[in-house]
Amino acid sequence: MHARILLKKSWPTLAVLALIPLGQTKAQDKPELRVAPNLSCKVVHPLGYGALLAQQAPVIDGKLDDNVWKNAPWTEDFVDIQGDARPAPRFRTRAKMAWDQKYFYIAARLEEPHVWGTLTKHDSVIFQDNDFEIFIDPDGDNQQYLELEINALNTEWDLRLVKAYRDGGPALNEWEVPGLKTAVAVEGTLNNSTDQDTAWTVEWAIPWTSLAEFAGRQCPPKSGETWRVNFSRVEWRHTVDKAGNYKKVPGFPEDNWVWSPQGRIDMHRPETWGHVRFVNTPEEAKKPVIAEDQQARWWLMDVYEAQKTYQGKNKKYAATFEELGLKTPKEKGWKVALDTKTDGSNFATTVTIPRAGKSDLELKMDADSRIHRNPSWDSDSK
Ligand SMILES: [Ca+2]
Ligand SMILES: [Ca+2]
Ligand SMILES: [Ca+2]
Repeated sequence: MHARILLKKSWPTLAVLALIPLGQTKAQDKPELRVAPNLSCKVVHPLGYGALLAQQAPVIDGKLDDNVWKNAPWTEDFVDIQGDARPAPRFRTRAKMAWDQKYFYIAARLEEPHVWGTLTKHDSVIFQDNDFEIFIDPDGDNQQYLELEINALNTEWDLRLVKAYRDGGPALNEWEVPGLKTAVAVEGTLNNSTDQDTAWTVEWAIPWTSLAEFAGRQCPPKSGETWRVNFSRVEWRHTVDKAGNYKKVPGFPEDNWVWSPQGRIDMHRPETWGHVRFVNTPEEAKKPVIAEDQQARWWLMDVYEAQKTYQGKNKKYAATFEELGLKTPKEKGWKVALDTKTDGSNFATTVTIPRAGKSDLELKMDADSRIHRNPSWDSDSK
């Protein structure tokens, strides 16, 4: 999904402490929910997934019959991009992830009674067809992330975002992933409107060499490290013309179905993407994915949203949390600070979190929603 369909609607945010992988969302261990300080009502929280080290590389042919995929759990079923306040998707979508020393592997299955596509040129605006999309922000700083889209014809669009569109972008279409391998398999027939299909499946091998520049830390990641990842499926309502060709129904907006709900019709909010932890063993893959800094990140984004609203009204950023109507967060031991330029042209806000047996963790965010982490990932994981 691109800037065209951004920010149609604004939803409040709700955060959670623990991020629960597939198979662990039983009623008794539901994550504790925390309403972000200035918001209420709408549940949006990043999901978690443990990506297992592949013992044998999958054959990238679009078929998900490889051993690695037999061993990898499905993600949760995709939901509407705005979350559970919206109707469930019409067709089921799920994904799987794995990795080895060369590649980050992603697989997806998109149930679909009519598999069709039109775009055949690389770097086309693929979401004009039904598609599957991948978003990865390895270092979780809300900037310098990548987007990969594919349609049922295995036409692929790779681009990099310098900043999110809300912070001015730009999107770099000319950016490429050397050595990227993708394949699509169709359970049914492609572009044949006379019958009914079952699904299409997609397989990706994304070389770590192309991800390294985004990671800011060891790549491939060390076992136990988490990256921010999300998936989206764009689905258009279709009709069939007299010649039997599939066409989009004019005037109907697309559906956007995603793994980790975004709360708004906007994929370009990396703070709401899922947490994917890379692990070596099936036991590790089953553990809940805990992000120790998620609550602090919600706080920073609350400040960001409040500052943007304030700036829209006052043409400058606020100098105090009081002016923003934000109460100091109640979390024990947190220290928060707001540093705004005297002329109100820029600001930075900081949360410092005490950690048992470790140095304090400081997260600092600037007016472009970039989150700087101190200590850095690499020094923290030693
Ligand atoms: Ca395969
Ligand atoms: Ca980044
Ligand atoms: Ca490209």
